[in-house]
Amino acid sequence: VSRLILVLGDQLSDDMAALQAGDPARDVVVMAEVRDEAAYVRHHPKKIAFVFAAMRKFAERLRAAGWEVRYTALDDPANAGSICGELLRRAEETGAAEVIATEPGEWRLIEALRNCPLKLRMLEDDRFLASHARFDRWAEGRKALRMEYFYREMRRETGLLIEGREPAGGKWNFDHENRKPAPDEVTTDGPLRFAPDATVEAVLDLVEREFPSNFGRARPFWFATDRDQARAALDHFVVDALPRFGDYQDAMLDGDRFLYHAVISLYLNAGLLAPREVCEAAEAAWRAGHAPINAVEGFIRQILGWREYVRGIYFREGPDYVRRNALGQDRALPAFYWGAETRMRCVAKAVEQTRDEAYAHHIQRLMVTGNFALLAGVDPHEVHEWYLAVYADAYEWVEAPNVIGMSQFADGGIIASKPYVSSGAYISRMSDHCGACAYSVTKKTGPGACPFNLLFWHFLDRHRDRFAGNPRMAQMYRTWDRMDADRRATVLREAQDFLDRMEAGETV
Ligand code: FAD
Ligand code: DLZ
Repeated sequence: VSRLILVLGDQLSDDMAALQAGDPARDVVVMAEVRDEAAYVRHHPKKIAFVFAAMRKFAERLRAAGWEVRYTALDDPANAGSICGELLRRAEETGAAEVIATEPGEWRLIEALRNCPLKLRMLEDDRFLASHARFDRWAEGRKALRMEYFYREMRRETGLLIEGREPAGGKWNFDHENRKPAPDEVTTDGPLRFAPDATVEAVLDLVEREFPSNFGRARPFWFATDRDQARAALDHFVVDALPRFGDYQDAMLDGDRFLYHAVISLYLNAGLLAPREVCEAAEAAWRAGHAPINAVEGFIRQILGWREYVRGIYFREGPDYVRRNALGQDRALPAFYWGAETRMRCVAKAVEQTRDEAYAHHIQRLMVTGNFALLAGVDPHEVHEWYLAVYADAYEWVEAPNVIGMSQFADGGIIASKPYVSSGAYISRMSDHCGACAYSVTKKTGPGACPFNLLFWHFLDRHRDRFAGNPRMAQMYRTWDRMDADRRATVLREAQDFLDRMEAGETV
């Protein structure tokens, strides 16, 4: 044996750079379930189960394609506990002198590999539509890195939804048509579900045994765990939900966890689906007249635009990005993020489904749990660790820019031009949660007033120095300043009282 080819748990694509550079006739693939990766945050059991099951099936796929794969299960007594440890063990076992790896999606692991005492060749992960160099070329010299302009270049470059040189449908962005509140009736049953097979069942047993006290449960489990299932899930979405994806992209419903969302981020991020094929499947649905342009453009923008853009930011900003705290917020993450009782219906429902599914859609993440943490002044690093742990699609390259940047404004405005904060009115408009809530969204102060209403002004007031000069926030500050002084004092006192009670561990 001359070389080891490392394949990580989110590198499950046939065309991984390290596999392309290897030779099945003389190289050995190393895959390992290790404690370091499974426990650097307390991942949701469904996330661990998904990764391990998909790894085991991918190892079989590689074997069928002619590779020798040395696979280590988590409970193997010889397991070295870390990726570096496993590489060292396999190098000794096989006599391999070199490791070929594809760049991991987290700085933490990149550094660990660089520090591993083995000769290492680390190749760029080319499963993305924009390479590091491509993104940097776009970003270089710009004062503001707005996703929209990056996205338009990517549209032109890939030819996705382009006719001649013009955007299909005559516009780059159909977002203003995509903000409809929750529908009365949902016409899809949600994502395609897969009954666990023997491989998945064995992993579920292992995860239940090894991670009994992590937030959430491994069973029931229905995620796709191989390429064919993931593709079937994508095809199901395109037929069943994509046509209405745009209209209800921002909506939330008390009784529906998925609405018209694709639930494919975990498959994309693990490598079971490729971003281009997903965009092409959506575009084909539009060309066939099956899905309207507002849905298809909105969907493709999430992948070709946001997904590529946040990755570019993560790698451009460097390892310290996750420690940024531009607003100096320092409150501990409330216990209700881990399932303790809260009377705020929208938060309780978002956390409940996160616990049950290891999934919440974008607006739940941004405008409910993210919005609340930002308004309440929670330490962004704690918020970041929560998101990294609880969602099945969470790896730092995509999670951190969304949390530290977009949601918590902790990067000082690299990603978001203003903080994503709202009072209860937004949640009331976009969902049906408020009707069943113990608080009243129409009450601004006094007993039962919606905490989002109080905290919204508290946030603006305490960060006045930073935001009052932002033209996009001027109207909010004018509204605040027009309130009479007594009312403002009442709002701030009640907001502070809420925060004090929350911090003291009372059910709020
Ligand atoms: P859909 O709504 O159906 O969207 C389709 C696809 O677009 C997604 O599968 C995803 O690949 C891509 N996408 C959409 N929005 C984004 C975005 N902002 N950034 C990157 N890709 C996007 N996404 C992750 O993949 N992993 C994360 O850890 C993650 N953490 C997030 C944390 C916060 C605070 C916020 C606001 C967003 C986060 N997102 C993350 C983005 C987005 O919420 C999820 O990609 C989406 O909810 C996944 O569900 P879906 O497949 O049903 O997506
Ligand atoms: C998320 C995850 C988990 C839970 N476990 C493993 C593992 O045991 N072995 C492995 O190779 N990868 C795992 N992963 C994915 C890695 O954490 C991921 O590759 C890095 O975070 C970089 O994105």
